[in-house]
Amino acid sequence: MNQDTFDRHCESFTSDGYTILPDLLTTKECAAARRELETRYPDRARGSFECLFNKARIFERFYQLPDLVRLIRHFIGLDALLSAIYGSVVQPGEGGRGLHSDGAITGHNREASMAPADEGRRVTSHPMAVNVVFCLNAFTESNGATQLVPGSHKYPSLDIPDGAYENAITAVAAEGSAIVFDVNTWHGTTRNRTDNPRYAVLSPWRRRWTKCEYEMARVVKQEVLERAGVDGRIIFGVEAQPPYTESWQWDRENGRPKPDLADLERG
Ligand SMILES: O=C(O)CCC(=O)C(=O)O
Repeated sequence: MNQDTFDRHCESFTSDGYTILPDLLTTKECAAARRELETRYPDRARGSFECLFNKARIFERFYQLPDLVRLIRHFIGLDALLSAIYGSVVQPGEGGRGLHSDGAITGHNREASMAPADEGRRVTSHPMAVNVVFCLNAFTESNGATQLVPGSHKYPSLDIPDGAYENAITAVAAEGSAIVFDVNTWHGTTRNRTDNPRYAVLSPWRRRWTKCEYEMARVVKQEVLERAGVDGRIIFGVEAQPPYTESWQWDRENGRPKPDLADLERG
């Protein structure tokens, strides 16, 4: 991506709270990812859609796309952490259940974590986290595409902004695109009025010093981490783990007790 295009995406993200990056995944990659979701769909209540990077090689691509990672790091830091990767399928007749903003469970939009002195204002000065929706098939006006409310990332209250439903825009996007948005941005799925499922992968990212949805450094399989190389150690937060020993006993780089203190390792 050239600098002008990158700048344009940054401007959209800053002013609207989201942007759409086209052509991140090839037709073949989208088909492979869709097949995985199709196979895993019946077992999703038992976790088959969670931590997809551990389950099929195709999902390792999703955090190794240079244009995407560049944009994420521009907004939430060079040491940004992958917070989760999970599947999302909107079946015919599903979707359209409403709008929400993210980060309400482990993030800065968690109502119970609001301090009295916050006076009901969430953090809107800077993006605290980014979410990514990968479009594994084309997102259209009628097939359950994501809708987003432009500018709602700057809305200070945790409540839904006035006129959100009237102002929401459906993210029409080609297969292989990704919708990248500030987690403050109000969004949701639209109703799938077609006869075919809508396939997506959701991939939220967090600032290094906030809590992710999973303890990724402990969840990620060793072989997956190794394949991600040096960058993987940053993305999965291996070095970001706080010690559970005294600091002189802790190997910060590897996120575990020092090798000669292996008896302190937790299973
Ligand atoms: O699947 C979608 O279109 C929206 C995803 C979503 O609502 C979320 O990640 O919070």
